[in-house]
Amino acid sequence: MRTTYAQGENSNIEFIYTTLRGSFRMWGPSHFCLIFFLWACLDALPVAVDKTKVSPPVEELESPKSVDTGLHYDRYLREVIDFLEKDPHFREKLHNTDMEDIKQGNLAKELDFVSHHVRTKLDELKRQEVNRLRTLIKVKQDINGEKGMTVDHQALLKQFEHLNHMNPHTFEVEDLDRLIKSATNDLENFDKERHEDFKRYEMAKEHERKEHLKTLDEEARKKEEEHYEEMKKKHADHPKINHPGSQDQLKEVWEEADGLDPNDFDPKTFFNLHDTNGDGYFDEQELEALFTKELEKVYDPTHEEDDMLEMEEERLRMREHVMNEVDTNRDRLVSLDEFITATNRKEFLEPDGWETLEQNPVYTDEELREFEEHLAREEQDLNLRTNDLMKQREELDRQQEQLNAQKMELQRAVEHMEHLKTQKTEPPVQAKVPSAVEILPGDSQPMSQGHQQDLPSHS
Ligand SMILES: [Ca+2]
Ligand SMILES: [Ca+2]
Repeated sequence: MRTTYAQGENSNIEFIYTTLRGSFRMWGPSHFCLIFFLWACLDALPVAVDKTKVSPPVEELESPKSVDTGLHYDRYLREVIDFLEKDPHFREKLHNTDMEDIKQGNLAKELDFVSHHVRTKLDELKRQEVNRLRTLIKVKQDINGEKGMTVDHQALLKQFEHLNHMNPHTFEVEDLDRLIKSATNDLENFDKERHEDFKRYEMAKEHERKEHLKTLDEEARKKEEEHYEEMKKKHADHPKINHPGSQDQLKEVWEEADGLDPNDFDPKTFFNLHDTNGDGYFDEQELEALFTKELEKVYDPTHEEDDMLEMEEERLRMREHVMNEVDTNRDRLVSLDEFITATNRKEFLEPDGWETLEQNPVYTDEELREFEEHLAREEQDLNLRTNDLMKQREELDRQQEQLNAQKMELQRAVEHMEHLKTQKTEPPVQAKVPSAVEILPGDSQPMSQGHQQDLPSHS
């Protein structure tokens, strides 16, 4: 059961996501078992792990022997579970508790009843973990210190929110609580971040479009705006979208993707057909795959008016919607029971329509304004820095010019000096030759030559 869902995702985020999803799958309605959940976090993924990609930098400083789940607290988690499993009271409680209890932290309170020697061991584990974290922080600090950089201590500590730093010595109820919440938050934040990323993407797209319009003359701008409106209309013009998770929607998959007779539609058969990994649950990926037919009605990668990133956002919206309606125990999985229950509801048989993405603006005017202001501020900062650099360069140019001028001046001075020097040395020779001739008029040539030869030695 544990190895069925490691399907080969490579990127870090997807990997953590799959890991966590796999672990949540362990919470079947028949056995809400925290031990299995936590164990699954640690144990379920040897198949598709690319260790070079999943290890966060801090983790690399650790013992290479630890099983790397992509979660920074995996070893700690494993050891905690090891010891909790050994306590008969805690073990029994696990089997008799439900999901809400676990999320509310009621299970963590059971720790109060855990027998003394297990508690002592947990305390020791916590001390070890705190020490390990301290060492990591110290190492990181040293590394950064060497480069002359300062380290954000608080940010580093925040990476380890599963530990109560105010009490580093004993393992408390709160610690188990933190472990559970930390894992749950990782998952919930994942969808939230995807929505935020998408919103920014859409706002950037709109901003770019508006900026482009500014560069055009009146006529071209009008043409461009008309084209934009036309594409928008074209995109919105598509066949009716079935309400995700409704009978109409599933029947269409049954008929078109599975090639079965719509009159034979049977929810249980449908469930088994699309539980692709056969673990008895629809996970998020399996659910999302069911919406491909609907999405293809709206999005075509060869059409200019269809943005495939928007298609993925729509897919996410559909999955979240169905999960909200069908996943009653909130374990992020749809069990067969949950599915069958949903197919008996009125909304399944007579669903409302589905409002697609373009009918639900992703951002408000206010948000776009703020986004653009933020961009403008960033641009302004960049401009200031550019101006600053330009000024520095001008100053350097000016200094260089000055230096050049000084060099030229110096050169001229040197040339002038040399010129003066040659004037001082050569003219006397010419002046003295005639005077020698004058002194000795009529004298023979050899005589005057001899006299000339002596001249340099006198000067
Ligand atoms: Ca499944
Ligand atoms: Ca469920």
